[in-house]
Amino acid sequence: MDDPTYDTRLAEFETRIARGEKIEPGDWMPDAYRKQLIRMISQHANSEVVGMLPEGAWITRAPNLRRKMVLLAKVQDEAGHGQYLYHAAETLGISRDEMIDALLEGRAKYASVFNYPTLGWADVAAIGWLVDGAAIMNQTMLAHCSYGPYSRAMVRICAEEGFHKKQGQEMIIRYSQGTPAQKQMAQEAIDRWWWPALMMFGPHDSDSPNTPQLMRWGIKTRTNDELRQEFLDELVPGIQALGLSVPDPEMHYDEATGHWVGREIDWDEFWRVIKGDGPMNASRLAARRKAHEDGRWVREAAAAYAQAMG
Ligand code: FAQ
Repeated sequence: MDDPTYDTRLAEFETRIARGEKIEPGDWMPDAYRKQLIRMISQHANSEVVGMLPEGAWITRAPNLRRKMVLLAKVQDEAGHGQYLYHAAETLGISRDEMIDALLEGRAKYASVFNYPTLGWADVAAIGWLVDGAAIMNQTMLAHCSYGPYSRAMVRICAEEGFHKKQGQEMIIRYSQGTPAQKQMAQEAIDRWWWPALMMFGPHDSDSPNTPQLMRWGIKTRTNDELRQEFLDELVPGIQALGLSVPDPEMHYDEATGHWVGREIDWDEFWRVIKGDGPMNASRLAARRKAHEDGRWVREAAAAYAQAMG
């Protein structure tokens, strides 16, 4: 830290960020900036790839051709998002193999929300509206982040997530106006995904060790709690307008602050799921490991072809 060159470079780096310039792969950056980005982008990529599993389970059971085509397209989009993000992380000096190995060996994180089961068809709708909805709020912020490759990947991803959110919302709207059984199916799906969606924004700001450094370097520009509040303020009235409810008897509009406020998240559950003890953690990792093994021959064939072509 007493290296004057380091201090000068750090000051220049932070001035660039303050001016709103993007940091690009070959540019000087502090080690901690690089490490934070590798951590976040690789977790994000893993989330997209593991996130294909809960909805993918319903492709064969979609109720009609149109719904099946939409779901297929959505799940394929998530695979594409994983690709962009692994590429973005590779620009920071980590290889895709290292990131995938860390995921498959259970050393890497991915979003806690994907460790819950999809028990009914309307769960696909609730994931679209709530989970993609939460993801977009976070990713719209990240589209303005200071690291060029990550921010550019986010622009494209947000456009696609916008479609994902709308198709989920459209389904919930239709089911809420359908038969009593359809309305109940939509309500039960919202009840299942409400709390996991709120947990996606991460711990409270006071318990978020990474936020100060991420904010200092323009990786995050809004905190976990700020984004979660924005989500609540948009979603609660949206759900209630359909004659549905959120599974929180304490949820109310606070006139003084102009925000929707409910009860506390079960943080013990949140940390348990992150540490690997959620309802579907083992099953999700087993599915990813199997997919990786099943694809081994493709990777080997592609590598052999590339070698043969010189
Ligand atoms: N799940 O200090 P903080 C999607 C960890 S994409 C698991 O607050 P930070 C698309 C955190 O990593 C969804 N772990 O951390 C889709 C840290 O652990 P570490 C994914 C979590 O980074 C939709 C520790 O707790 N999006 O859904 C979670 O400042 C539908 C302390 O936390 C992204 O990854 C969690 N929910 O803030 C696909 C966006 N929350 O690493 C299919 C990029 C926290 O120090 C279907 N990431 N942790 O060991 C971010 O914006 C941030 O990393 C946060 C966490 C906001 C997730």
